[in-house]
Formats: sequence, structure tokens, C-alpha cells
Amino acid sequence: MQLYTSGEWFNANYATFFIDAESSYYALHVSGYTGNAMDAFSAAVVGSQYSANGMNFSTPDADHDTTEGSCALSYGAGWWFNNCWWSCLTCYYNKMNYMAWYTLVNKELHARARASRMMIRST
Ligand SMILES: [Ca+2]
Repeated sequence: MQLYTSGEWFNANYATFFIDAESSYYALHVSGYTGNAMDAFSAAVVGSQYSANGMNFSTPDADHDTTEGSCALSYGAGWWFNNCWWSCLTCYYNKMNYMAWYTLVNKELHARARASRMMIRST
């Protein structure tokens, strides 16, 4: 994630990253975090109500989150929403046109990112 203001890059690496089949709504499973962005996917870090790990993938037309409304509709994005998120690299957060990795909030207002990259390496 590249911070909105400073342009500084931070990373969150996961030793394992996989998603379930369509029949399980592409639920996310990550483990083995290393990096300097902190683990915004982790329930131990952000609380079980905000962790994306283990969550189904939601889109504006397919609500699979744990909140009464639709996070995907509210934020105009597809993501592994919970109630709703501490990470959303596809979001237009508050409809103000930025993504966020909320564990970076001490480094950037609202943890805004101007860019993000998700890269997957097969093992
Ligand atoms: Ca919902």
C-alpha cells in the first residue's frame, strides 16, 4: 500500500493465501503474516468483527458480510467484508476515492492509500 500523502510504501506478506470455491463465496484464508503494514486481516489485531480472514467475498449485488446492511454497497467495492472492514484495497472509502489498510492509521489520516498491489506467488 502506498500512503496517500507521503507516497511511502508498506507491505503485508502472507505465507499462505487462498480462497474457497464459488459455492463458499470465495472465502479468504490467510496466515503467516510478515511485513511493516501490520496485519489488518487478523482478528487478533483488528477484532473478530472486522477481520477479513475467513470472510466471504461480497460485491454491491451480492451481500455476504456480517452487518445488517451491505458493506459492498456502502463502499462501492468488492471485498471480503465483515462488519465492515479494517482493510479494503478496492474501496472508495467514504466515497472520497481512496483505499485503506486501517492498521496504518497512525501514519496516514484514515489510513488512506493512493495505490495498492496484490501479488500472488504459487508454491
Ligand atoms: Ca449484510
